[in-house]
Amino acid sequence: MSSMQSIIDGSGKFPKPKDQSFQYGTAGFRMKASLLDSVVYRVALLASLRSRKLNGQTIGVMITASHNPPEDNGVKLVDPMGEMLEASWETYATTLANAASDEALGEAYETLSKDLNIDLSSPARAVFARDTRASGPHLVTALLEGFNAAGVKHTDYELLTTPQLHYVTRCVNTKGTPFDYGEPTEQGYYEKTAKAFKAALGGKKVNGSLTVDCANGVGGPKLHELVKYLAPASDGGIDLRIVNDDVVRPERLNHQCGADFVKTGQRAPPASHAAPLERCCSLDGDADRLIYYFIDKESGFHLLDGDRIATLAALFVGDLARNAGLGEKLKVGVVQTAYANGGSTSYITQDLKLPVTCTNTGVKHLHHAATKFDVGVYFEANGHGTVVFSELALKRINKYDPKSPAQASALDTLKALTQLINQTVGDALSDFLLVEVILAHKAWGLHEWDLTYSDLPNRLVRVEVPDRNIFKAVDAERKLENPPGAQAQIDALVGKYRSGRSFARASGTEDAVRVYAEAATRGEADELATLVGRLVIDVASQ
Ligand code: 16G
Ligand code: MG
Repeated sequence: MSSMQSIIDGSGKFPKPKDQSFQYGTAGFRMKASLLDSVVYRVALLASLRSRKLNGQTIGVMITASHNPPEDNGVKLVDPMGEMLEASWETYATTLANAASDEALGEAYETLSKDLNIDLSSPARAVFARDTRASGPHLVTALLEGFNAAGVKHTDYELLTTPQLHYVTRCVNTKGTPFDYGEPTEQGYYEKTAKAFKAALGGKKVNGSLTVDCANGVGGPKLHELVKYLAPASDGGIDLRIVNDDVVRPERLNHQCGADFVKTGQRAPPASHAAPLERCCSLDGDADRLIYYFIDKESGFHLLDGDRIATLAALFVGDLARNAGLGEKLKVGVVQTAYANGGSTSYITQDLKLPVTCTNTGVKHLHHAATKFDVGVYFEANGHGTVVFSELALKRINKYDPKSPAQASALDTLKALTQLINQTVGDALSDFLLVEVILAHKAWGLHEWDLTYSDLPNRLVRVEVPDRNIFKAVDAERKLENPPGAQAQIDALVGKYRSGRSFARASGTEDAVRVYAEAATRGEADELATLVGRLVIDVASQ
């Protein structure tokens, strides 16, 4: 049992920095770690409310700042089924984080519990973990203080990747139910993943080695663990070359490595020493993003980003469903954002003949849209994504009686994929195993994968304006509703370029407007991006 006084007293140990305002954004709270003590304490209180509101189900708390620099940190909540915190609760998080004093926090906590009809004497539970950042252990002390003050039963999973914490959260809440997701332990995660990988390969051989850049983050030690459960290449497993797995020197985290470095810089991490044609991939700092790439002696660097992973997964799952005899019964669809390359969108709609939904940026939007399909494949171009199978789809897959050996084999692979793929959130470890399974089945290298379609040349620019909030995007962020007239001017520019497409939206994570442009040639894409960028500056200063 907690009392309001204990909430206030606990808060006194982690006072809110004056003049600092906080916002629970698309990725939770994220900033310089030194500013986060009070936020983390208050997130523990939010977890107490969320768990109690959901009848004592277990809430996940992850302390990480993903691909941000080492001195940053962050914290986010995970809902019971392993999804992101329900959007309507983001404002409650923001309210608690911004309460000006310890007493104001006590009042805000009490008011929220009354408004939301929450019985503060009912049980509350949470699980939590952190990435390898140096500030993690200290922030955990603030979290524990909050849990204790609010009477939350908690389990410390210590170091985990973000997707592992999502996995554990779902496992804890489904244990002993018909939707049992697995053992709620780190070991359970490795066992499930490794077993499913073997089954999904179905005797097919992974060709050559894969170099995995772990961004010097938590993915490194966790991948080394996973490897212990995977068979070696000589025994039908996989030959991994793990690089950038230094978590001893925290300043190396995300430095000149990781998925974000590769995607934005369009080059391999120097420390990977990737040889020509070698199969390479990069995780980000908390292992929820994945990017593939290779270097060709003649044509240089080739990036296989989230769009490529989505198309590869959609192609394979679509084929398996058809080959298993379930083509009519499993509606496969793909979810993208406006940043998806137009080349990928035409490939999915025209060649794969699958439907595409476009949503706002941010994992929660894509994930939600993906659950509308029987099998929803979603990836952001930055490499975050997964494949979600609906309950109905799982039932159909698991109950179907195959009519031929060919159907049985496709069905077995499909079943294994439902186990291999992390259903809760994008997971770089299970995503790369998925890619390797598909390449093995198709006997493809990265070159063959790269040839499936051509990307339109594109350019992303960041524009600073006095007030980014005047830019209101609609239609999945593809059009500007405000400032008035801006969209018509963008349309006029786009109309002058072959295969031109461009949009501007206010960033959700930085104080800037992002402009994306693509067109038939590199020169045209660059020119269009520059012109739309200038236009944004013009209309912002009017
Ligand atoms: C956050 C989102 C990511 C999105 C990015 C866009 C999550 C977990 N993360 O990192 O999905 O791509 O924001 O940033 O949702 P932007 O609004 O600055 O362009
Ligand atoms: Mg991440």
